[in-house]
Amino acid sequence: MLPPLDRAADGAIRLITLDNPPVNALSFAYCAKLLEELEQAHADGGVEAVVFAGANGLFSAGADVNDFNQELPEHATTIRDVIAAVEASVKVHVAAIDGNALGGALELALVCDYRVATAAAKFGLPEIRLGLLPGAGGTQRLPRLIGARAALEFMLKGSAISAQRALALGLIDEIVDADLVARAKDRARGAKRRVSERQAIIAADLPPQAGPFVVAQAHKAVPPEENGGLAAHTLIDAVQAAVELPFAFGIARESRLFGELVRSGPSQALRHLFFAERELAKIDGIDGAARDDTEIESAGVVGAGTMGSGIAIAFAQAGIPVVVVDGSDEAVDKARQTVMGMFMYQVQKGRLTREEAWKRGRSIRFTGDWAELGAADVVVEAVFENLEVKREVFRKLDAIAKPGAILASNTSTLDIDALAAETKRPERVLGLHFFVPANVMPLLEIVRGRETSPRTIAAAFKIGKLLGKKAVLSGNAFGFIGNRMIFDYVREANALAEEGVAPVRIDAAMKAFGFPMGPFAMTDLSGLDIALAVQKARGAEALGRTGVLERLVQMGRLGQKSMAGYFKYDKAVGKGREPIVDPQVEELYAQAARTAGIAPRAAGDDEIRTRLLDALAERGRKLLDEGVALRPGDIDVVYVYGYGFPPHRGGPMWYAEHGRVSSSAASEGEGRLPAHA
Ligand code: T1G
Repeated sequence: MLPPLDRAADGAIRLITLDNPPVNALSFAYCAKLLEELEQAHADGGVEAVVFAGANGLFSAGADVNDFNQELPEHATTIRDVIAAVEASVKVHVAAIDGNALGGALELALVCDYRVATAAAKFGLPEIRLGLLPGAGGTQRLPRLIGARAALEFMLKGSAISAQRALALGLIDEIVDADLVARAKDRARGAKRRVSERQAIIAADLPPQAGPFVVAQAHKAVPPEENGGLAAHTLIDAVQAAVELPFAFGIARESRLFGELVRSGPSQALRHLFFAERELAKIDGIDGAARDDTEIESAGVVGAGTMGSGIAIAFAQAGIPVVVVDGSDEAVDKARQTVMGMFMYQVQKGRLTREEAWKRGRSIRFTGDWAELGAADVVVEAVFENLEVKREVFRKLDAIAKPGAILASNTSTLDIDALAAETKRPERVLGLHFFVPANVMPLLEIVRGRETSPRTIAAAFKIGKLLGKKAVLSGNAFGFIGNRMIFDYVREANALAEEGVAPVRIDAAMKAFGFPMGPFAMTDLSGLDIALAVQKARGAEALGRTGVLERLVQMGRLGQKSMAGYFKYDKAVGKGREPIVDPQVEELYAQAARTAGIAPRAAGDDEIRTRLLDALAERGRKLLDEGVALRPGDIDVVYVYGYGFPPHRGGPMWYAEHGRVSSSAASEGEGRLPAHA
């Protein structure tokens, strides 16, 4: 039982609340205000200690990311100045943390003598996700608090951890289930400063000679600098200073390295994506009055195939019960196994308890009875990609679904208006284009039909948020955004192959750029027959000059599923998923090119990348002109989260405009951005 609060003494403990809605971002302007309040507390002889707490449901989201995209104002106050004032003070400081404590805000908490938190608090240094490193002492203080190995893992991952995990690591001193601020004040009363502990040259979990080993191991575990690993390697260099150098030297190195990263191309690209993601749901006519009032409390899925199962799992993972309808017992049995297998896998990975897995599994009900879809707030059809089949599904759904229910198609190429026309509720019909596996892939394309109402689109964005998706609004045009663009990308790759550039070289050039796989291996994965069907639907525009794709399909070379496509596959090599060069394909291209009168020519990696990336950007610009995509940032989000475009290059539209400039800026320090935290 805590001693009763001493009101008189209470005045001796000054509470400073971080209050800058919506997320208490520590902008320059706000840090100036915070520093002033802190200096007043330090100057007040009646104050013996300071407690920091957060308003608006969190501690703070950290530094204001907007500030990094502007010239550093003269005499700007940053979170570093606030932290320096805490460190220089003789008074005790305690952080009282509820909700998120991220980035510079956690670094502020690290310089405090004690950290107490609620069980709901979360702690993260997500700077790496912005192509940065914790630039306000985090790389120096965290290793001294929880050890170099744990600190590196925490900062290189960039994800938030729970209060329980933070307590176990030694990041916080106590989890409080009573009055957080009162307990923090209690801890502050009569406590002693712990600054010196924080500045000793030790990494708590390592004998000094092991430090270099941990640092070397960390470097090996992250991507190469030129391919998404710049911030990671730089962060490790900063932590190396914590392990090997006096505190002041480490802080100086961290500050220098932070400044380099702020100006780097990858960080500018990642900061672009950070804000682009937060723009997605901002759509004229939808932000305001049309803000959706549709409750999404239950869902339905038609089709228990791969997509249908994945969509059902996505809803179940969001805690939304879902009915899956399929007339095939075999499909239902397979889907049941898929669902339970997936949830049990998450138990094995420690992401779910058995109870949670069981609960989620039971929240998905399979049936052959369509009437059970009658209660669903949203029904997504994921049946065979055929317009007539889908038209029939929408006719049935319109008769069964309750008034106001949203009817969505997971189609990747068909016309949403044609489906809406089969219903009496076209204003409640749209596309929800998931990406396989639907329960894992973060992208969701929301496809608006001609009559889809703003209210329905708002509901679709709510569904996207509930499912944890990056939801992007697309017009109802062939291929929507992503598939339309990849169509041109693959066509350009094929044109290069027709000109004598081997598919293996084209794939290698795009993998070196940062894609997880090249266009030919990707087509082998998705199926050449699918690619050909889509191309035929596009008519002459798509089929290239030689018909090699059609010839390969006729030869039964459908890709990985037939152990041969543009490459060949061998179960003994990479479990049958490793592309193996097949000279027969290159010969086929050469013959076809001769027949078509295409003169072979050499193309270097730069030309390969330029042609394929320009094809993406050119199509992106057309999609913007046609109103299919709303913003360049929307297109970048689609391509990064749905098609493997390397995030550290910002997406096809960002790269087309900034790619070459910002990559040189990283080396020559151009692209003047402030070196500050
Ligand atoms: N800076 C500026 N704006 C931010 C922001 C930030 N750090 N975080 C959020 N916002 C805005 C966001 O753009 C949106 O604006 C609104 O707040 C709600 O955000 C020195 C250098 C805290 C978990 O990376 O992870 O500290 O759209 O939609 O889903 O070492 O925001 O309303 O106009 O995301 O409830 C490190 C980033 C900074 C945390 C809340 N910190 N933010 O999620 O809301 S660098 C981060 C988040 C740094 C130091 C370094 C999330 C959230 P608008 P939201 P949410």
